[in-house]
Amino acid sequence: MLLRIDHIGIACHDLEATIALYQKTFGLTVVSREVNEEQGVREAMLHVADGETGGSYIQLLEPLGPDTPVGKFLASRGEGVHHVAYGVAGITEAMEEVAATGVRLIDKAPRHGSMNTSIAFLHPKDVGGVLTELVQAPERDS
Ligand code: V0V
Ligand code: CO
Repeated sequence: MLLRIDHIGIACHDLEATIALYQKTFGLTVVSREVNEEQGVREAMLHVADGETGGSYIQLLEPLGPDTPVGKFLASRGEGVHHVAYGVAGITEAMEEVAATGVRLIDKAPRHGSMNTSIAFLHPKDVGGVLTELVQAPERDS
């Protein structure tokens, strides 16, 4: 079901400062920036590598306010790894397969994700304490 690690989401207080840290330390390049009101974040994708099934990224996340998923996470846990996102071929099928194992889906239907992906979150309490995201890349024009 899982094709690759699509991205690791990292919560930070200051997006620009954290982008600068990743650029300086690892030479990573920002390939997308987006404000996602629905998810309560301002985020940037930094490209790490390409594989047969698509790219892998670091996603830096700054909250739009304290009462958002990332805002609450920063208040209780501080900066650091927030979620792991796996690439899947079909998001709806993957959600059904995971739900059938008893893991709770936070999202009942796919939502808009970075770079025109379709995403869905799985509850961290059912995945060993790890907030887990499924990601389907956008359909390519042919
Ligand atoms: C909260 N908890 C976590 C967690 N966030 N555990 C592991 N990893 C995290 N990131 C734990 C927390 O410690 C509590 O455990 C419990 O869950 C309830 O936490 P809470 O602070 O009361 O928060 P809730 O229940 O209001 O919300 C938690 C969930 C929420 C996970 C349901 O954050 C959520 O819906 N997240 C999905 C959306 C999201 O994260 N969006 C931002 C990324 P104890 O203390 O009870 O043991 S957007 C993104 O990735 C995009 C756009 C993309 O393109 O990729
Ligand atoms: Co993400």
